[in-house]
Amino acid sequence: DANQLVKDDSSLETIVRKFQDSMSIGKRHAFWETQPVGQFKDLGDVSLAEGPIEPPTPLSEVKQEPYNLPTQYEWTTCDLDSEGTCTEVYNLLKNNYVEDDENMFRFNYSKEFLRWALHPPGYFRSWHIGVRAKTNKKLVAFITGVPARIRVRNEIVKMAEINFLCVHKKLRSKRLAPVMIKEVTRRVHLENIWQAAYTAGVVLPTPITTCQYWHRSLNPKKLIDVGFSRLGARMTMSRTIKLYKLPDSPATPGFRKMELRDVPAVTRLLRNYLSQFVVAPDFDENDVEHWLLPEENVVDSYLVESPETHEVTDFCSFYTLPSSILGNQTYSILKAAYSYYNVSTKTPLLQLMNDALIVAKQKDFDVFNALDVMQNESFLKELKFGPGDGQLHYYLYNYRMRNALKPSELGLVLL
Ligand code: MYA
Repeated sequence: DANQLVKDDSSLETIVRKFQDSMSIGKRHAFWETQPVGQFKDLGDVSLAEGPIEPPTPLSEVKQEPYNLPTQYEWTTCDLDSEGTCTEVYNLLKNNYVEDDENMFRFNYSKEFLRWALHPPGYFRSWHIGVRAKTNKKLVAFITGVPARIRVRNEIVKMAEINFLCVHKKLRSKRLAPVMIKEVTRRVHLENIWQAAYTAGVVLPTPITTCQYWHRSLNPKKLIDVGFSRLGARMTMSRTIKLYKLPDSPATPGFRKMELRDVPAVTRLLRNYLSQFVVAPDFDENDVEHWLLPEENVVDSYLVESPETHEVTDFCSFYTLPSSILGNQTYSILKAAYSYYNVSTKTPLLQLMNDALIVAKQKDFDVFNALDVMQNESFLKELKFGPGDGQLHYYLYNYRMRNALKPSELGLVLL
């Protein structure tokens, strides 16, 4: 049918990758086997308790000096408030960060987005770590952490969320990544934090869950032209455009943009909603103000305020993460919205998310992406999302889960 994207989970590449992933639990991981993470050999061992794998050590026992890099390189702490440094990080990621399996698209996080992602309440500048070439001071690698409180079942655990691990294309496969991971771990330990959460497209020991991306075409012609999707069998371009057409404006009475005055109500709504998931962030009002108050070209949040009672009953949000289109004559940027946190108590989730699609279309996004986390499965098919080929594995560092979760048991979205 027309709702099939090239990033489609029945393509031969995807079948091959799924097979490889299914084999990958037998692979050796010289680095990861030395780390306090769930090991593949322990899968199914019911004698192992859930929780921290290693106890914290006294801070005086944490290594005080940075790990050694190969002699040509040096550590740098990146100040994203500095326009020059932010541009260097932006360019490193723009040219070297995550691509899809067929190398057609590469994430293009904006500078405003990077500042937002890396400056939440209580952030540590020392966790924004770069590597420079000593000779010309060029930034060649990057890794970051930000602090977060994550609830795992009934425990609230202080963690680092690790993101933006990137090694310049010319320096790959030289075992730089393990040194960077050890260095960020050391700097997190120095703040007396002993756990972390992260996601990756690759299989490592051991995912707490594996999620799938779904894509909802907003601008099907462009998506087809750039090879993101293809025309379905027995479909024409005009039928496809009609299929994905959306109303000009949201349908729900009282649907409006979130404002600063809504922070307390949104926090209550979100905390109550997230309490049902096994792993979810423990957001307070400061976190909600940072992560969910709308910021142009970074994060969009809408809510439903009851026209009668003025109560805030529903909430939806998405973040802006464009991708560079590699080697297309006509288009260079794919404008993508990513579903973030959504809460429905009165408006059906399906209707709420349809309104989110409508405002995303108004804002000229080409595609709306969502993971199959939380209750997202309940609207994906009906709102004409198609399954992507992108798998996203979620991990915890130094925290063992007895069993993998279902994506619907996960209440955490990392950027
Ligand atoms: S996920 C996004 C990762 N970035 C990209 O995919 C961008 C494009 N790729 C690259 O820049 C490089 O390929 C990277 C690897 C830098 C990814 N997560 O240096 P190497 C292991 C964890 O020779 P390179 C994100 O940002 C690999 O299995 N480990 O390889 C979250 C092998 O170990 P082992 C990874 O290709 C990051 C070793 O590295 C990943 O030149 C969370 C090879 O090193 C990966 N995505 O560089 C990091 N990819 O032999 C963990 C490869 O054992 C945080 N590897 O298999 C842990 C928590 C830390 C804090 C703890 C606090 C308490």
